[in-house]
Amino acid sequence: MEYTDKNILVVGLAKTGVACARFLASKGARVTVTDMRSEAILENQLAELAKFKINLELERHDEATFLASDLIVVSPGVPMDLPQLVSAKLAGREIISEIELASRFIDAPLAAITGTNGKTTTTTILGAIFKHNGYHTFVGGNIGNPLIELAESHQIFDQVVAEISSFQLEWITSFRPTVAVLLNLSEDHLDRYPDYQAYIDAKLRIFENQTEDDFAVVNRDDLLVWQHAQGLKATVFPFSRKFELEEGIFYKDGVITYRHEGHEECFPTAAIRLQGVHNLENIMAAVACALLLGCRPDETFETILCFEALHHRMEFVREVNGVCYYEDSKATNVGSVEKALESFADITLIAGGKDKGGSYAPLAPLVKERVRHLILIGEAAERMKQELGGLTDTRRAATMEDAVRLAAQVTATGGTVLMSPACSSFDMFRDYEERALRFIAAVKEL
Ligand code: UMA
Ligand code: ADP
Repeated sequence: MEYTDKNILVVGLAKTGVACARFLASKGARVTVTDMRSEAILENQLAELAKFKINLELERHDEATFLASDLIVVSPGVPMDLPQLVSAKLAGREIISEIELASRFIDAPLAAITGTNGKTTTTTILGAIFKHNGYHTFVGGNIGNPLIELAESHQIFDQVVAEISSFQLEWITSFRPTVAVLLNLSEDHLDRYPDYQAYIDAKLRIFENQTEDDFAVVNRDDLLVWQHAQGLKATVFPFSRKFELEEGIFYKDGVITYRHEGHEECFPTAAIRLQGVHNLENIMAAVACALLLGCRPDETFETILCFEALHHRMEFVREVNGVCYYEDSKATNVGSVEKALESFADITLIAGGKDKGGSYAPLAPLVKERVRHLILIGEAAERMKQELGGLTDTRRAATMEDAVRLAAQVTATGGTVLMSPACSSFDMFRDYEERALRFIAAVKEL
């Protein structure tokens, strides 16, 4: 599409909206930005757009503006059922997400990574592998910097790695990764989707425009993922911790083996620093993408050996009186907390926060087996108590600081205090980072 003189509406003025508006204005489009928030609250975003000629419609979404647009670009945080979007769609307006817009300007191979958990870790590992192999690499997407910044930069990249959320996939039309990864599926974002299947369907759209020339790297051990991988148009390249594969990448007896078209590479895992079985899956997915996209095995393995855990993902904080404290603030759904509980015995679990509408029941077996004390915080506390409270000693705490002090009182020497909330943070904190820092500070006070 030629963007010059087109009426383009950008919906949402946070990171994505700012980058899209800037990019489209620089292409000569007539850009309008609409956001429900006020000018005063959006002061910083507006300052970033100051030198561009952009129309603003703040504190409202005018249906007439949606209907008068040649193209509407939607931010991930804006739900699909926004009435103005529904009307615009009915009226035949073209509506796309930011990753769709960005992908129209990407010439390099695109590795796109989705899944309920492990996206940021896998995206970061793959970006590091490409860079260590000497490729000029753009890493972006849901990880924090919108993909459209790649197009804005006017640089030529050899490789692009994109972390992709279900929200970003909602309005794609031609987004087509060279390699698309689906790491796992478990319930999440049920405050946004009508049901679990709708969330799964959104995730699966990552494969929608692929052909047999592209690869779908999928988790062979995740039943739902594997079931949905059947019938994909792309060439399926599985990863597994449980099955030896003729074609794919698998882990067995301390070795990761990559097999593709009769070619084999082996990587011993003993010296890898990144801990946890889930990280083995993230590593296999990243290595598969890297080798399929031309990386050299030696450089790939060197990167894996040096890679350290990212902050706020099962991170060790401190040992006090023989009790180890771990912070897993990024565990915002049940699937990630399961992995954390599998990693320790004798746990005092601090959990709760903003409820996302899913069930906590999948945690029951692990809570029963490993959690000695459950300390609940935030809005979800009552619902978590109903679903898990009968399984172990369960208490409430009003603040993160109270929760940490209580945990210190009840946990016996040799135990582990783990903050792995299974909820988002927005009821009590600005974001998961603030929640993490409050936990760390409280642990340091002990
Ligand atoms: N808004 C409206 N009307 C509405 C709803 C929202 O005007 O009906 C406005 C809000 O006031 C806000 C904007 O629209 O100003 C929405 O912005 P946004 O939430 O899309 O925020 P961005 O800063 O653009 O961040 C988004 C992703 N956010 C979400 O998906 C919620 C970021 O992922 C991503 O890093 C960024 O684009 C760059 O690609 C964050 C996230 O939480 C980290 N993602 C979810 C997750 O990982 O679980 C999916
Ligand atoms: P995402 O970007 O998908 O949220 P992260 O890499 O940020 O993923 O990790 C989020 C949470 O999920 C952390 O608690 C982390 O320990 C956990 N996690 C990471 N990889 C996996 C995986 N493959 N399966 C399940 N949980 C994982």
